[in-house]
Amino acid sequence: MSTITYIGLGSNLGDSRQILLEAVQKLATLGSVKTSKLYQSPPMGPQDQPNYLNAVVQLETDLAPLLLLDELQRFEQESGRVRLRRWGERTLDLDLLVYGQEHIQNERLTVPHAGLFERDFVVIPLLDLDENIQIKAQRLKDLPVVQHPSLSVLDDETWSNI
Ligand code: A4P
Ligand code: MG
Repeated sequence: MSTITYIGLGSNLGDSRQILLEAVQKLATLGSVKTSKLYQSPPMGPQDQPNYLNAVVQLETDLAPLLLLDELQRFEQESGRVRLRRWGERTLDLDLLVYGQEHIQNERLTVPHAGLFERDFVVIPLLDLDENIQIKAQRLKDLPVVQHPSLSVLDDETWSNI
């Protein structure tokens, strides 16, 4: 039985656009995917780091949550992931934002992802994929971050089409 999941993609080191493109292609090996627009976003956390490219992918998959996390972490490693400090620069970050309606809390996973509601670079692309999306009974389009987003659109939904 397949589940609708949402994966957050971020990169601010290396050829970020190419890295995110390859990440979408890898995610497509796990199930069917739909991609948000591509965004540029000022860094949350330390300010002395480059802007991020961010996007969200909707992935419909048969993988159980921890097996999906294994795959996401494998993809991060394959992209030559560098992670220097908390909230710092990285070649590829893949976060499991939402897994169906499930609430998961264990030593490896918190789902829905902590901090999701405060991050415009996650909320805005989620709304591209489902403008009526609700998480924990919260309609994302009603969130304060939607009113004054700090990110800008770099490309429409076709950015990941070959
Ligand atoms: N983990 C727990 N829950 C999850 C989940 N839902 N999805 C655990 C993925 N992983 C989850 O991950 C550390 C551990 O979190 C994993 O081992 C996993 O078991 P990590 O990727 O090494 O670290 P992290 O928590 O992602 O890093 P950190 O440094 O806390 O950063 P964040 O919160 O991911 O933020 N600014 C902009 N504009 N755009 C960005 O994308 N990203 C970050 C990183 C900072 N600033 C940003 C952006
Ligand atoms: Mg992460």
